Amino acid sequence: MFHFTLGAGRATMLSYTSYLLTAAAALLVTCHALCKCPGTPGLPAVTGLLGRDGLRGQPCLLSLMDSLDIELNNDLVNLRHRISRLEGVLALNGKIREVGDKILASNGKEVDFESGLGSCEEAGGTVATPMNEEENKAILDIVKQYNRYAYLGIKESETSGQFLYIDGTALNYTKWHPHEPNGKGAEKCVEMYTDGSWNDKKCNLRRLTICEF
Ligand code: MMA
Ligand code: CA
Repeated sequence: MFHFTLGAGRATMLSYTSYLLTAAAALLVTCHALCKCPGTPGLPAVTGLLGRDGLRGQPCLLSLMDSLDIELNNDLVNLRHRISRLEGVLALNGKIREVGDKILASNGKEVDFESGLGSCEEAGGTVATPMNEEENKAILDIVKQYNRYAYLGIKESETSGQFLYIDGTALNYTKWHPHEPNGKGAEKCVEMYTDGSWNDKKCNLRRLTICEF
């Protein structure tokens, strides 16, 4: 069963089944009196089963599926609008950066790599992992905001000198500081400096936690 949480001012929880039952009951009551609704793509917002024939202005009957479609589409549009406003608030307050499809955020805490990764995963994300120049800049923004070096979601593999994303896949973008990486297996994590360049570094130091979602 699907549950939808709707916005303030509306019934808060509707189950899909009670939705169907209500709609079916309305259909039975009104069915005989109404004309058949012509297919009208791009129909404006309509609640319930009653639509209006665009040409003749006559009331008409929407199919049950069309009516549910319109309701769900309205909910989707409203949710998108609300989410984008919330994103605006968070960005305005310097709480998040948005880059492509990624959302970046820090809790402002400096901890070792594993603890930082744990916090990010607990929140449903992972450690910020720059995969191109634009993402590197967005992470750098947060590094500068806190003026603290941050661990990145990159680690050295068993093969010394080979750095991979946390999921084990190969890097497709790097921003090593000149002469880095130089740890030769003794520095398995990667930190971002306040100029955006990278240094391989031991994993047990306290570095700013930046997560991506
Ligand atoms: C430190 C340490 C290394 C880094 C060098 C750069 C001395 O070691 O941060 O990871 O490569 O500095 O000089
Ligand atoms: Ca190094």
